[in-house]
Amino acid sequence: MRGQRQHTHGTDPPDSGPESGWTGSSSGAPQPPRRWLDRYQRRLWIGGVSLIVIAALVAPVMWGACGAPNLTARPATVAAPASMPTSVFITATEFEFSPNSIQVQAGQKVSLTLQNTGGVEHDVTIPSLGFSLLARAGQTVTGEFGSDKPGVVDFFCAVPGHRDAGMKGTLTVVD
Ligand SMILES: [Cu+2]
Repeated sequence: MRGQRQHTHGTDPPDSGPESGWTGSSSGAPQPPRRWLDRYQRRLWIGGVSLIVIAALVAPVMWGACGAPNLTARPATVAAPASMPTSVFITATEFEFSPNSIQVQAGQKVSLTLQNTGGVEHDVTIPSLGFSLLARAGQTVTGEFGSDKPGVVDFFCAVPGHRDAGMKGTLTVVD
């Protein structure tokens, strides 16, 4: 009997396999789930690797399709510092500016657009630069200013009472 079993080891009939825990001996019970898990994990691993390989193959194509035009377009905008705008948009209403803090580059002309969304007239006055821009209710106006001197200066609305009511802000001129 024993000899025969060893001979047929490679092609086990379902009832004879000594390492098969399925037949219900109490000691072998934990084995089958673990083996199934092993196989499952291996399959997951293979799946993950193939996903990475596919991603690695596809990424350059996507990059070529979407990224290349941006890269070629970039040099044109490099000339102006990205963080320092050459145009600023401020909204005025009763009684505040939005934003009330702006930043510009020293020595650079800045186009300031003031949109008055309020019900009365407002302006942006920058005394240290001798600049003032008035917008009537509902109006949008644009003016230009610039400063060679780095530092922080105040701006405000010069309509009587508006500055004290909150229509003020700071302009930072960065070197
Ligand atoms: Cu005002």
